[in-house]
Amino acid sequence: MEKSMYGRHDFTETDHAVFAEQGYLHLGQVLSAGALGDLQQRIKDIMLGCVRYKNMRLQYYDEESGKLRRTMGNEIASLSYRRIDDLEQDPLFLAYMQQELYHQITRRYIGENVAVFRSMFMNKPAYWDQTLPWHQDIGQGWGIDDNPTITIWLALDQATTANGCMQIVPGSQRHGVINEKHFLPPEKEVEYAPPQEVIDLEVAAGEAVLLHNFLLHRSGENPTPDARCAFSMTFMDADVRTLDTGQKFPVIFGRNALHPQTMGDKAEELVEKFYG
Ligand SMILES: O=C(O)CCC(=O)C(=O)O
Repeated sequence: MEKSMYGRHDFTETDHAVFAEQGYLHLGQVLSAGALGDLQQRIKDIMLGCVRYKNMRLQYYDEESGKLRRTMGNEIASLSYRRIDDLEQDPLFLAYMQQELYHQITRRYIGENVAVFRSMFMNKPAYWDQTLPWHQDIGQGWGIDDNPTITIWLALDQATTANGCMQIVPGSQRHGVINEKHFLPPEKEVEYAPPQEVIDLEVAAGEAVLLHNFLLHRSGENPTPDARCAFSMTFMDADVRTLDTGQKFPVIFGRNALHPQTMGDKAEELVEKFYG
């Protein structure tokens, strides 16, 4: 993708001040209509197996059993995938991830050498009746030796109150890590996410939001007839390692950064299990 396919390039001091205070920041449109259409089409091609990656983890929603099932590579041609990881292997997604605005954001908050912990498509299917409880995007379960702090969440479809957009508690990142176990227990929800402090994060398709990983968030059901899809990536220092195998993660900016034309399959060790 060329530069003109993206939105603004600069991350300003005002942006920083708002993000530091609130723990989130609307970045506005980060893709032209054409570039958004290309990503929407690419994710469909991956779901249908027209574009394949050997070491790509997918989570399939089996409508008959109502259960989620993990698959490696594309085992089933279907638009019912709930989640797809490892999308930095795809040149189109990688080019989106490496755009100038994100380079500036990661340089400001992380440094020169930046890896991606997860680059993930999430689908909230039509008539989806499950909710995602309050949580921070950190925790022991992630199995890495430092907590990432920067996530950029892109709406591939509009996210609204009606279709179960994310809800957040602005400023809650300032509590630090509330619970190492990811989801908040009910008594902590009452304390840290009182209803009067919760806002709906409505976002138009093609818009992105910068989120602090300590920011409390949840999302609701999608009772509408249309799926609600998003692409989210969590950045961190390229020296962060997995606690079990000591692996580092794919580099997006800086030394040994992935290049759309030259990269190969993702390392086997990083797809053997889910870190996050
Ligand atoms: O997209 C959503 O509905 C929520 C995403 C989320 O909670 C997460 O990525 O941690």
